[in-house]
Amino acid sequence: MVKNIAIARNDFPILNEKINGEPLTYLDNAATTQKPQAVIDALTHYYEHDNANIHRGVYTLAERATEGYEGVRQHVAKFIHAATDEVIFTRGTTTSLNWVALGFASQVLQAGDEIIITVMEHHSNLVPWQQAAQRAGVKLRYVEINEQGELDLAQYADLLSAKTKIVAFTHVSNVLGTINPVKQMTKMAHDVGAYVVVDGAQAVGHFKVDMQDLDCDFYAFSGHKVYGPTGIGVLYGKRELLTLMNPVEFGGEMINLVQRQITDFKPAPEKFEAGTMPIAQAIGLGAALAYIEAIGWPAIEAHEQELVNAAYAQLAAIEGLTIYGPPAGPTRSALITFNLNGVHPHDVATVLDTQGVAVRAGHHCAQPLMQALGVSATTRASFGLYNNQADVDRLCAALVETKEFFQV
Ligand code: C6P
Repeated sequence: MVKNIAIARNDFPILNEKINGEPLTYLDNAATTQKPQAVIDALTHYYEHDNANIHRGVYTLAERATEGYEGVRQHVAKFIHAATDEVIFTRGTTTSLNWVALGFASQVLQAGDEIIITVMEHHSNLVPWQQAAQRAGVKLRYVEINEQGELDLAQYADLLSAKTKIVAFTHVSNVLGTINPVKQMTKMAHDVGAYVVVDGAQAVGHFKVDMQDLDCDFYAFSGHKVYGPTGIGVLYGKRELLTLMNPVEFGGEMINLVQRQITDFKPAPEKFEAGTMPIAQAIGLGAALAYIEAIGWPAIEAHEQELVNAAYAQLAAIEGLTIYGPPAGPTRSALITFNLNGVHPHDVATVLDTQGVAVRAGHHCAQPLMQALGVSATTRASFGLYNNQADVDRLCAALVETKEFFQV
């Protein structure tokens, strides 16, 4: 099943919606992506034909559900080039990162250590490290950005030292669109003996990620940002580090033996997956990955690159519009954040909505980055594989109308 990206939008029923009488121009893919019919069908099929709890039952239906769920674990492993037992299912990126900051950091941090994160982190990869640093009484240090919205790698090199125990950073900024050089930054951290945690929330649906190539120690992403359901996410961890890492939640199905005072846990990944997991959501995630594979990374990457380049050029031509982050090119992913000078981003987003254009406005859960940029909020248009040139044109036309409306 090879699918043609040019007609992919026909696979997403919600894109036929009319919003305020206008066709939906959905440009909030960084918040969550829409779901193709194949994912919706997989969820329905699971509930209509296979629904049972997993790992517990010996009856046929339970075995079918277990096979489906574990099959998706294998699929995810192949998708990111990892071993199957290095893939843990979670609720999403936020849960994945919290689990590392709680269950792993607590095992390795000692007095005098330092954690390095970056000023462009989403709160989900910032607050857990603040908390971990406070609990362990260690320093939290920040890599800054340069004028282009890229990480200052010289300053990063200066920050790294024998004290650095953990480095955590995002693969792609959800505000600047910057694609960080994960492989290079990981190597630099490993050279001083630090562990590397990568937030892949804004990367996985847009280009191929390969754990063997990146060599990071942990990598987190969300199903709902890769055309899958909400409520399911992934934490990848190197096998030996997952052995070292403690579970954060305790309960059914993650144990070998429970006695009155002590418990023997199963190995990873089971030891992290306490209680009934989001089984249907995992099945939906599997369908989403299959959908992406049917289109193929070369087509997705080329399409999104072309679209973001066009959008960048058209937006840059609108007078009074400030764009944040790197120029269009290989270090920018499929999103563009901007401000229309003199108009609050919430007002921009509200007027765009009257034209059916859905964008996000606000601080994007990245307040330290907003402070570094010297703004309190921005507007963001973020693209997915089903967006096309007509969406870009509608966004730009709606922005011009917004300017006229506010007379700026
Ligand atoms: N960013 C956005 O509109 P969850 O909510 O756990 O699926 O993902 C959290 C998260 C972590 N890291 C990055 C880089 C992210 O962009 C996000 C989610 C959304 O930008 C919602 S705030």
